[in-house]
Amino acid sequence: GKRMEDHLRFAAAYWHSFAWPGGDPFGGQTFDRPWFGDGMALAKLKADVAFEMFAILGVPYFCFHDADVRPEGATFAESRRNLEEIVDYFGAKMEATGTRLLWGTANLFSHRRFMAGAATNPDPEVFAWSAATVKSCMDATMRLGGENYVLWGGREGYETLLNTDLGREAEQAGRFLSMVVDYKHRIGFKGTILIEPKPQEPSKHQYDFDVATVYGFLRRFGLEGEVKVNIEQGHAILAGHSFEHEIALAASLGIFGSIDMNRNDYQSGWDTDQFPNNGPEVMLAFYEILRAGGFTTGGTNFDAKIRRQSLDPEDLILAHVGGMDTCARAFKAAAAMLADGTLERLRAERYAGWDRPEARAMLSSDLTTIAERVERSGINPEPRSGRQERLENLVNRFV
Ligand code: 3MF
Ligand code: MG
Ligand code: MG
Repeated sequence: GKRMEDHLRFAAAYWHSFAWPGGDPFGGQTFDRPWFGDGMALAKLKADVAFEMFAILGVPYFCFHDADVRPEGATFAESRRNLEEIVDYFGAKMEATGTRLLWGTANLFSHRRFMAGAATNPDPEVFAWSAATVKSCMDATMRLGGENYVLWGGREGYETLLNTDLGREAEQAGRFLSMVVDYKHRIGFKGTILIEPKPQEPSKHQYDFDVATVYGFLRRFGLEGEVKVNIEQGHAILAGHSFEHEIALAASLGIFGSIDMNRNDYQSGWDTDQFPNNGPEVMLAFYEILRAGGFTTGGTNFDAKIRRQSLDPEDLILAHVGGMDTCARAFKAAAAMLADGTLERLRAERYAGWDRPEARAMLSSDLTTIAERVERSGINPEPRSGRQERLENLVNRFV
């Protein structure tokens, strides 16, 4: 049968492990890595270390942004050529090690040119730069056999409405995404385009706030059949939801794609991207994924970084091992809970009244007819128990 890593489709995120220097808003770099610095030689050293870590961990997949892997050029063309050189270098390593690419993406947020957004920028030259960048990253993803392409908007949002034209910016974002979808078909990319929702940061008001907001956006531009979502635990928490809520909602809307696995504490007001270690929470997330049929092209990407006090690079390995253990246990527990069937049976019983033909007919009826029926039949519904505490205790049996 399938192995645990095939079900979970673990991926390591290049950016947090190899490009992040350990800064926070109050202080800069704490890490000292031999591959930090400019130039192609260091970018290749970084790739050597990265693929060594993927092999040590036995993760089947990795994910990257252009800016994590290639030296920044003086011009767009130079950056693109650098990306192509590094992608060739990756290609050889992927072939040699069997590591695959879960998704590629473009960093349209770190450079200062993106300080007012990428696709939604008031400056058309930034829109152009962003479009060209996404094209080059889609080409790189295709070249490496990537299974998906992710778009996290970065600074697609605003700081003050006083200088912002909301309607215009949404049109720009809609056209941008349509062009991405068109290009995918033009080059014959078979993977799925995924949007990653996130509220609150980097911009105060983010256009891709949560799954519901992204779905509304996709519908507005007729893209709900073309684009799915990559859901991150920390982003769900920042939006005031739970991880499992966002997954279940996306699945019910037919747009569930993949997950960025990490941990944000409920106390936090910003995205901390910690490694997951909250078993019950991870279990409920996998339960929703399994209920929806499991991963198809998506997977479990560790969008997580070690704390900036973790100066020992060995912590990078141990953090991933702990995260994978948490996920494996939680996944087994979720599978056992689904196989047990009690929850699904109780859920079905709760809605059983709707199985009656006259109840179903009501949904294609109208208010007048229903009101007449209510008066004629003299129905007077009694409240029924939702069994919440009993269900929560039942869940604990599997954790
Ligand atoms: C930001 C994120 C991003 C996205 C990445 C892929 C830097 O909070 O989670 O990681 O995952 O840009 O789109
Ligand atoms: Mg993420
Ligand atoms: Mg994050």
